[in-house]
Amino acid sequence: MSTERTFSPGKKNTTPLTERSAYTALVAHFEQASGLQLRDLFAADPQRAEKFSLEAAGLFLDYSKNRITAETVSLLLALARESGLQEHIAAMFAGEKINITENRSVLHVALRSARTDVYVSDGHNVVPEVHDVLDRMAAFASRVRSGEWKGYSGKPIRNVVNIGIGGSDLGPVMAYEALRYYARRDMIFRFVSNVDGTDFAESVHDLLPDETLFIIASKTFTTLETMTNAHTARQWLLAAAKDPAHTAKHFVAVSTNAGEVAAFGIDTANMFGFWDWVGGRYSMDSAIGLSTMLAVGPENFTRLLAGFRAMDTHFRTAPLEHNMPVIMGLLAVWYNNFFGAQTVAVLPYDQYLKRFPAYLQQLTMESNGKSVTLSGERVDYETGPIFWGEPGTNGQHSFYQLIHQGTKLIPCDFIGFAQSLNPLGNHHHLLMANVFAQAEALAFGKTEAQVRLEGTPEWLVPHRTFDGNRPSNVILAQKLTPEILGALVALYEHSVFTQGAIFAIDSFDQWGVELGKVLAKKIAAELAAPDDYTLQHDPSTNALLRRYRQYRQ
Ligand code: G6Q
Repeated sequence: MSTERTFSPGKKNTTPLTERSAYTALVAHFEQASGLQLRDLFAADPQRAEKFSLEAAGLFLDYSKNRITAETVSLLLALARESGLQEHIAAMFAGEKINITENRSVLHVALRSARTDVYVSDGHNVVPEVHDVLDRMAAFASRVRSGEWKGYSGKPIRNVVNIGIGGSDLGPVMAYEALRYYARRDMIFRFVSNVDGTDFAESVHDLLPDETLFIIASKTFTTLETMTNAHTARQWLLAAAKDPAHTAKHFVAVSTNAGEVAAFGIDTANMFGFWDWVGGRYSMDSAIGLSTMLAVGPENFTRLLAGFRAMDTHFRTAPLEHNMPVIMGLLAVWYNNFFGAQTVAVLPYDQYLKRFPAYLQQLTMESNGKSVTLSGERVDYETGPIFWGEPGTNGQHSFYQLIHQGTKLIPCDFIGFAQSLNPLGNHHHLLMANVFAQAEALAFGKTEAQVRLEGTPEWLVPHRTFDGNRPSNVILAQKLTPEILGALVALYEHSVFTQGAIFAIDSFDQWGVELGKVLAKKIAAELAAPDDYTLQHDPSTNALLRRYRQYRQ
C-alpha cells in the first residue's frame, strides 16, 4: 500500500465539525428546538405531513414525525453544504480515491451501472468489466438453474452453500431472505460464516455432496473463518467424491485474489471477480451476489440492480432539500449530535426483511464507527450511532416498551409495504395497522388527562401515561420487489455516506476489525503449543488461556 496521502481534504470540510458556522447555528437553534412537542407542531401546521415527505425510486418517506421545523431542516442543509457534501458526492461518482486510508476509489455505484454509463477509476472506465462479470454470472447461474451444470455423479445441483463472512455473508443472506418469494423453491440455499464448526456441520447435515455447490465468497481469499470453512467443505465433499478432480464441479469462487483462488484449487475459469474499489459491506450487488442470482435468477438480479441505480441517480442529482438519503442522513446527525441519541432502531414490517437490521448494522457501524477525522485528528463529537432492530410486530412484544416509556431517546425507522407478497385473510391490514399505530403512539403518546378520562385510578396514571414526542421515519413502498430492495439498500448506503461527510471521517475503511484478527491468529498458534509454552499476554488473558487448556484435558 502506498504510504503517500493522496486525498485532497478540500472535498470534505476538515474544519472540525463543532467549529463550522452551520453547526454553531444548530447548537443555538437546538436550545429552542429541544423543547418542541410533536403534538404542538402538528396542531400548528395541518400541512406538516405533506411538507416533510419525499418520494424517490419507488420509496415514500414520511419524516414529519421528527422533532424538527423548517428552520431545523434548512440549518441541517446548510451544515451539509458547509461540510462539502455535494463535492464529496461528486468525488465518489467521479472515482476519486475518497477512501484515503486505503488509497481507493469508492465505486459501488458502478456495480449497478447501465452498460452505457461511464465510471472511471485509475483512469479507466470500469463499466465494461462490471458487465462482463455480470454476464458471466448470468451464464453460470442459468447453467446451474437449468440443470445443465452437473455434480460429479451426473446429478444437477440442488443445494448452494455460500461460505463467506462479514460483507461476503451479510448481504447475500439478507438478499436471499428478502427475495425468497422470487427464489427457486426446489433448490436449497445455505450460508456459512462462523468459524464455529457447528455452523458448517448444521448447514450441510441434510445435504447430499453430489448435489451441492459451494461458493467461496471472499474478497481477499485469506480470511481465517472463510478459508477454514472452505477447507472443511472440500474435505466434506471429498469424503464422498474421493477424486480431488471432482471439486471443480462443486466449488466456485468470488474474489479479487486470483492467485489465492488458484492456490486453493479452484479453476479461475470458475472465479467471479470484483475490484478493490468495492468495499465488503458495499458488495452485495457485485459477484458477491452470486448466490442471490442463483436463487432468484439473472432477470430478478438485474431488477435489483435497477432499483439501486434509481436511488443512486436520485442521490446524485436531486437537490439536497429533496434528496431522501441526504434528509435521512441529516436527521440521523440531528439526533446523534444534538439530542445525544446513542442508537437508531430499524423496524421492518415484513418478514422477508428479517435480516435487514443485521445487514444495516454492518453497513452503518463499520462505516461510521470511527473516531479520527480524515486529517487524523481525534473527533470531539459523536460519530456513527448504533443501529439495531427486529422485524415488526415481534419487537412490539419485547423491546418497544423501552422506546415508548424508557429514559432513552431512540429514533425509529419503520418500513412497510402496501401489498403483501403472501396475502392471507386480514393479516396484512393487521400488520400495517401496527406500523401506523406505533409511529402515532410514539409521536403523540397519551396524556395524563386522557388516561384519567379513561377512568384510570390516580395511582396508576403515571404508569399509563405516554410522553410521546418520540421521533420516527416511516418508509412505505408498494410491495417488496427486487427493485425496491435495491432502492432501500442504496438509500441507507447514501444516508451513511451523508453522515460520514458531516463527520469528516473515512466511511470506507475498517481498521478496527484488524487488531482482533491479528491477536486471534497469535493465540490460535499458542493454543496448539505445548503446555510449558510461556504465555506472554496480560495476566487475565494468560489465566484464561491456562484455564482453557486445563478444561481441554
Ligand atoms: C466489510 C469488511 C469485512 C469483510 C470481511 C470478509 O466491509 O471489509 O466485513 O467483508 O472481513 O472479508 P473477505 O471478503 O476478504 O473474506
